[in-house]
Amino acid sequence: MSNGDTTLTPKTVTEPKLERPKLYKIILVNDDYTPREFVTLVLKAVFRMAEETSYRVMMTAHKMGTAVVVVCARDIAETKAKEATDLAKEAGFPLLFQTEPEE
Ligand code: TYC
Repeated sequence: MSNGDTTLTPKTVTEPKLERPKLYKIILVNDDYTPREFVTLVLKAVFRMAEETSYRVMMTAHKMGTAVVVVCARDIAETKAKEATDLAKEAGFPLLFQTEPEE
C-alpha cells in the first residue's frame, strides 16, 4: 500500500528463453531388394511397432518411396536409424533409414 513516501513499481519478470531442441524424422527408404517381411520385422524390433503399424509404414514406403517412422531427438534418431540400417546390412539387404530435421 502507498503512504505517499513510497512508490511501488512492478518488478520486471524475465522469462528464461530456452531454445527448444530441434526434432528429427527417421525416414524409411524404399528399395527393390529388401523383402517386405524383413522391413516389418526391423520396424517391430527396433522401433517397437505393432504388426499393423509396421505393415502400414512399410507399405507407405513401398508405394510412395519413403515413409516417416518416428519423430524424436537428434541423438535418438541417429542411433536408431543406424541400428536399423546395420541390422539390414548384416542380413545382406540394402534397406536404408535416414534422418532429417523437421521443418
Ligand atoms: N519394395 C520392397 C519389395 O517389393 C519392399 C520394401 C518396402 C523395401 C519398404 C523397403 O522401405 C522399404 N520387396
